[in-house]
Amino acid sequence: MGLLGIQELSKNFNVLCVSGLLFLSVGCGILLRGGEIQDPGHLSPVDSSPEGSWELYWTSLDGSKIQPLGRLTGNGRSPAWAPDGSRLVFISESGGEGDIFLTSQDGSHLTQLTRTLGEEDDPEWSPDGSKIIFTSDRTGNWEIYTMNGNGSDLRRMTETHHGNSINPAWSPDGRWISFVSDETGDWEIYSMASDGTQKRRLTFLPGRDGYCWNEWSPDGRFIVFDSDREGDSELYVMRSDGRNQKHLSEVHVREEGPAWSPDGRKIVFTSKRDGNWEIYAADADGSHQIRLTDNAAMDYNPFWSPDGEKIAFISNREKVHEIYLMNPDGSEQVRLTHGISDKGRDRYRWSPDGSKIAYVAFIGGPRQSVNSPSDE
Ligand SMILES: [Ca+2]
Ligand SMILES: [Ca+2]
Ligand SMILES: [Ca+2]
Repeated sequence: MGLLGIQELSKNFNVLCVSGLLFLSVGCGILLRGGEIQDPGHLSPVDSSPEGSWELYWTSLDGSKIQPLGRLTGNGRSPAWAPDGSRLVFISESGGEGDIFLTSQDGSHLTQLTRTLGEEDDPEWSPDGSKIIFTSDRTGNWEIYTMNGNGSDLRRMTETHHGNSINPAWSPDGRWISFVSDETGDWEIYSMASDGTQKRRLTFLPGRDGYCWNEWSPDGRFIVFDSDREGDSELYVMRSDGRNQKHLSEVHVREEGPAWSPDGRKIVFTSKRDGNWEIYAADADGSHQIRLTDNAAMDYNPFWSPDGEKIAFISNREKVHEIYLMNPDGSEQVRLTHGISDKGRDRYRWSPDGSKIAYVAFIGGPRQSVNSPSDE
């Protein structure tokens, strides 16, 4: 899972200005255009406003404890828990361009792991907790790198001669890394061994494949990804070696944000098939599709809890974009965060033990006003 960095985006995509805050459309769903909400997806704040900044927190599932993380850094985003839950890495733009920071889960021991003029983005821990994979444009184009959890042993994993390589994702056993590159002139999904060898192309059809999502199933056998090979950006599932690429549903409408259930049997995702963004679940083969939300507001970015008991998602049903929890059958939809942000759209993450959710909130200064999604 990942998103392009801000610098690259500003070259390639529209920069949007809404209510005094700049936003970028990433092509993975455009949230705001001309002040109106368009689609869920990834957004990143561009403007490090003196009136406020983006800060990281985690909350307990009942909302009773909220822990600030990395408060000194400013404009944080993209939190990623270490597999043992003791630490997180995240991106901060305190130095101008994004760098990777490490913090203990209690907010102590804040450490800056990268210090480059380029942008770093999309950090993810290896399943054994020994490595961090990330993207950086420090060489002028986006490439994939790994380093140890303390920032040592930096290794460049891709050599993209034309274009960029982004969206790295570990296989659950840590032996493989999938990523996305436009080296051929079209966005395709690739895999490589965790040491960077054995690179292999997995998709071949015209259209952007995996540009927003390439998510390994918990058993490592499948990857769910987005593609606009049939027009709209929709979701597909393939074997992790690229075989058996299959459209997740028969419905040809925009679909986004896939996430696996921890047992690997189901995929939860966002679709506009019923007229507005709702959350659906399906078996991994696309069967038994059910709608989990039914609300005129935007409901999107679902993530299953590690124990399978809850699904978190974002909704602006109470005007602001906040994190909600529901049961896997859609019952008991309860708001978790309150006033964290009018755009809780940046990545949020379950802690590995499922007891916390790390998220990004805009603190201080005037908040972005968000229009009603009713005309969305
Ligand atoms: Ca940097
Ligand atoms: Ca393609
Ligand atoms: Ca909805």
